Amino acid sequence: MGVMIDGEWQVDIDQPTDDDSGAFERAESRFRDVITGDGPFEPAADRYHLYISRACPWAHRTMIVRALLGLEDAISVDIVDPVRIDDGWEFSPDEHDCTPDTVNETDFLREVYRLADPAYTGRVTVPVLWDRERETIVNNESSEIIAMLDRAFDDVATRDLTLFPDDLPVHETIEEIYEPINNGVYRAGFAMTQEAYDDAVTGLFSALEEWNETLARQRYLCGDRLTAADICLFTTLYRFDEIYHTHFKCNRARITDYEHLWGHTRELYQLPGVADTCNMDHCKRHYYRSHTDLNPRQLVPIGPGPDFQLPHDRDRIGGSPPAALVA
Ligand SMILES: N[C@@H](CCC(=O)N[C@@H](CS)C(=O)NCC(=O)O)C(=O)O
Repeated sequence: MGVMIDGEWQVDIDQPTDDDSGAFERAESRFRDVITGDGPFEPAADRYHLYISRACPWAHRTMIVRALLGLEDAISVDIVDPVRIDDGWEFSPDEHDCTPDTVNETDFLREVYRLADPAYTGRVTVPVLWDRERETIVNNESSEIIAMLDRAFDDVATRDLTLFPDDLPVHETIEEIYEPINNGVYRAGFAMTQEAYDDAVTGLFSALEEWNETLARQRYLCGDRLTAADICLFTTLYRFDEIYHTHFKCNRARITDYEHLWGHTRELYQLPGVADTCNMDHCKRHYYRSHTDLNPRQLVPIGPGPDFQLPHDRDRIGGSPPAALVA
């Protein structure tokens, strides 16, 4: 694993863990500015750019929100190589569904971080929201980027849709699923002790069981309306059976075993534009080939994967997708 220290790239730094318990600890994102009409980062078309990996569940959130709101023409995107080894995220334009760095013409994402802060210390992560005008990183925290895309770009979005309605507890729900589920799979996979693994996996499956029951009664996480919380759950559940179940040893059950979680995942996948944001080949190659400590021979399992195109049958629960998303 590589990390940047005072603007210098260093490899062979261990995963962050809490030394006593062997539990994985995710580092805080460093760039936390906000796009707002008050500036200095004002909303505008053709000004902002996303750097993402198709493999990364956090980056995937930003791509789904961009697609659902109809921001594809307003916010450009570059896609890194899914395999991340000693050099960190890299641009490999010849690989399928990858791009060059079309904005800063770098070869490695770490150079983009260095442009934003020549003395940057921290992890070089995706997603990154870049500002062409001020030539810096606005924000590299997915939960904040998706809220900004939803709030600040009404004038340029082509769909009339809000994924953070004020009268629903969207932020709280995103927070509630983060530790047991979104980060829980990583805490299971990167645990350094049996206790840390047991703890992560127990919390993960009890949260999945609870949400499965909730989704038996209501169509979406916050009630009868689709919100950003559903997207945050989806990007983890989409990867679950093919990756987390095997690679991260989250194998008490598959998502396809949970009737309502599985129906919810299929419904999200089938919303307009979402399937185009998904690339299971990138996901599998990323996890199985990048984490050489967990999978030293880098073999990618064959599958089979779930069929996300099967009818989802969520209409029988009531509620409906936002009118702007119904063809
Ligand atoms: N809290 C961040 C997490 C982003 C993150 O950890 N991304 C991973 C990819 S899934 C990454 O780029 N990791 C590289 C590293 O840690 O060196 C967010 O939600 O945006």
